[in-house]
Amino acid sequence: MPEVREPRFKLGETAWCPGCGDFGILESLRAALDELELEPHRVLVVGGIGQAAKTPQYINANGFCGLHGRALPPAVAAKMVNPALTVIVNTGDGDSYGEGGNHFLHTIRRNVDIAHFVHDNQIYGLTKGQASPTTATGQVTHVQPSGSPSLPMNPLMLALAMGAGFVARGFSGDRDLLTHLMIEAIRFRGYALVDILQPCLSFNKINTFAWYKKRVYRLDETHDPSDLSGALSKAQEWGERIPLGILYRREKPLWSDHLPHLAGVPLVDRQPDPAVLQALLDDLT
Ligand SMILES: Cc1ncc(C[n+]2csc(CCOP(=O)(O)OP(=O)(O)O)c2C)c(N)n1
Ligand code: SF4
Ligand SMILES: [Mg+2]
Repeated sequence: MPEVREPRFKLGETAWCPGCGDFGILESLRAALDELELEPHRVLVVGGIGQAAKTPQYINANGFCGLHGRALPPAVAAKMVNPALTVIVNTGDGDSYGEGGNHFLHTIRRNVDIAHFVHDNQIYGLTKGQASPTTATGQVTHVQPSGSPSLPMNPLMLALAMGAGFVARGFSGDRDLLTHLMIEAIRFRGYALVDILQPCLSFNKINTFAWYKKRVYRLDETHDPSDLSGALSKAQEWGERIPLGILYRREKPLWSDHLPHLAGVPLVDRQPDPAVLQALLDDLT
């Protein structure tokens, strides 16, 4: 009989609404971490502020919740200081693409080895339903009674245009695929984005589970993830058909590859030399 292994990662009680798509994402995260046979003390899950960003509080890894829009900088810092740590960011579409949009762009440019899982419910969930950067133009919300006046951004196109090496889309209702995408994103050496379609039952009455279910389809072997123009073309598919899977994958040098002083003993294991620090301070005076 095959050995049945106790899962290492355990989930806590959540404050999410019953039926929220965030549950499927959390379950896939746990399954991915277990399948990779990682140890909880060697994993860091980072969030900002929002429903999605509460994820670090619900899984028994190391966790950090930053400010709204500011999940990526502490994640980058943690990875630079302690490269042996598996660093994962779980944040919402507002957190990642709105308030955190600037960090999103520049984290891609730096290509730090972290996995970024965006719970994209196309709404600001925690603050009760304002339009987010991915809300459709014209979609009526509590504070946009005449409909959102802005164009929605396309995070996959943006990530590809910025040079991201791993760009994927998942759906909280397709857990097997989502787990696979998370595993591949964590294994990828470099910044990896998985934009995850996630129904918000309470505040987005348009992009429901049924809305997504009717439209999503899995990319098959005819899609070549090493082909950037094919990926850009798939990233533009939205509406009646929405592709799920790895749109693009190509490894490139990491930020740390260009920073020779980070080679060797990781910063976390180095002892600061007070004489060197003092010399630096003296130099400033
Ligand atoms: C700088 C800043 N702006 C705004 C807020 C208020 N705020 C907290 S969470 C949130 C929206 C969260 O939406 P999203 O990131 O999409 O996550 P969700 O709750 O939908 O999972 C906002 C606007 C804040 N805390 N800090
Ligand atoms: S408000 Fe929306 S995103 Fe937040 S827990 Fe409820 S269903 Fe989920
Ligand atoms: Mg949201």
